[in-house]
Amino acid sequence: MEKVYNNESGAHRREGLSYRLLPEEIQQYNELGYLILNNVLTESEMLSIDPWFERFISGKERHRMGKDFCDMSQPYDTPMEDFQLVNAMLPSTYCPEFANNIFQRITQNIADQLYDAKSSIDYEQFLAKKPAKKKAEFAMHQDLGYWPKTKNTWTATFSLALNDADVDNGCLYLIPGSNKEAELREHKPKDYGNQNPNEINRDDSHTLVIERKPEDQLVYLPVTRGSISIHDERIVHGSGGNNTNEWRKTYIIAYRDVETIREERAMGFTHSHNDKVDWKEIIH
Ligand SMILES: O=C(O)CCC(=O)C(=O)O
Repeated sequence: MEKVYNNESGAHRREGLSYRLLPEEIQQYNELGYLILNNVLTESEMLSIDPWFERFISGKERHRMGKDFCDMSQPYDTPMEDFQLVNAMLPSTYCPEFANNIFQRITQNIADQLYDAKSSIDYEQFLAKKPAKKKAEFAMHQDLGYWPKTKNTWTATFSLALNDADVDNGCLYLIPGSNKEAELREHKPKDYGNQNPNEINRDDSHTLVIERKPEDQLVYLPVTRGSISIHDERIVHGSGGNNTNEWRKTYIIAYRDVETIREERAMGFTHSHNDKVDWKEIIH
């Protein structure tokens, strides 16, 4: 059975740059691997994020981004006008003026409540599903399946809704508790159906996919503009296509232990799709 989740959090939890988590929320995150926090950013704070998002998603920065401007539901060689699930990696790296923005500052405070460790932003990403793109699906995966092996794996990934997201426009879905599975599931490069299965590789498309198991029970996470979802590195998740006439827009930031980030960088891994790494060699 598929369900929809929501909770009682709200703007009353904000004080300056802090958003107070309740002990039961921290417990839910630890046990089930995810959490929703409502109304984390005010409308005026959201208005300070919007123009940056539009600048990247419209492709204005694409000439210097290489594979960091791509479609996460299609191969890299897809022409921009045919994009469905538009992905712009590392916006603050390309535009350092965007760094230290309000979403970054508040999520650091929340990450510090979730993990008793020194953490920092590992990467950021803007994602947008174009209207009426039924195939703008983010294939089901565990984030760790995309990343190199490190001593410590913990990650808190925050997704800020820039507009209301629901089942119809392709909000996030996940399998609560799948973060506790003993083994990471097998991840394979996405098969677009027109390639030799032995030749599918990460130079053609960044996207990885895991098989859905019959017992998997998806929970959908609808969120309103200014609200966020948080998920950990092992939870099985993805998102569906956009069946509406509106965009779905998301700003993602992932926090990891500063030592883990140092380890990744020493391998040449920055979460840029342009990283010159041997994907088969370093990835889980
Ligand atoms: O928001 C989405 O559609 C998917 C995002 C995702 O998979 C992630 O942040 O790991």
